[in-house]
Amino acid sequence: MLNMKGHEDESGMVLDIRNLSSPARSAALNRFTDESVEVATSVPGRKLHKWVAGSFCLLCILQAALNVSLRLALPLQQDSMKKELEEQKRQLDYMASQVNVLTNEREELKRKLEDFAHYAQQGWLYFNGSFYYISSIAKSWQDSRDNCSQRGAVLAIISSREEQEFIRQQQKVMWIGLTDRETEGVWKWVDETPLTASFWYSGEPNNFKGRNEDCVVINHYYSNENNWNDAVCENEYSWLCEKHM
Ligand code: 2F8
Ligand code: CA
Repeated sequence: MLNMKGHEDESGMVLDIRNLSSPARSAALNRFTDESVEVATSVPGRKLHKWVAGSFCLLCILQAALNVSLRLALPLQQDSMKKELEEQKRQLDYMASQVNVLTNEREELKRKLEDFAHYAQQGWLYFNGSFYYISSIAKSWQDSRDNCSQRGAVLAIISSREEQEFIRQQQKVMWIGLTDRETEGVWKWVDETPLTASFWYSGEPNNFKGRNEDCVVINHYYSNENNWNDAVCENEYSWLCEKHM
């Protein structure tokens, strides 16, 4: 411990400079000043150096710890992000396909709506998924068939009792799309499907009086639930077109 009153010599004893002679006091003071400067400059410098070194070590340790944790944590985080990304991509693909399906459905519905508006405006009758056109003029069976074709339809194909009832209620003699022109006695619809449910009037088909009656017409016996008749294809009647929606 140093102070202005004294000076610590090599033996550790404190000298009182007031008791010294003038030259000895000067020498002691000079020595005190040199050592004080040395002490004043060197002690805080060493502390700072130690502090900086310690902080640097701490930083190095922290950096190393951070590196290790990042190395351990990053692959795990990358894995989970990759999985999440794949899941989101899968969901995105699914949604894109759904958008596609819905877009097609919307287009289909739009087309149907336009068709409905078109056929309804043209005076066609709607029943159970089909529009029906009843001609006001008469033609042969083949010309009637062609006419339906030009209208984007076919001569009516009757496939149920309900449909037969609907057609019978129109109370008109009309060609329908049934014929045995290809093979006598083998009745086929114009869409090539064979006859399953039939509604022949009693005694029909009969090739009346030995005539070749190969085409089918709705007979005028409207009161009877079964009113089909085979008639000569060249006869001229009204006709019934059907457009299945
Ligand atoms: O014109 C031919 C047609 O004539 C009659 O119906 C009006 C016959 N019906 C009966 O004899 C009951 C049909 O078979 C014949 O096709
Ligand atoms: Ca007949």
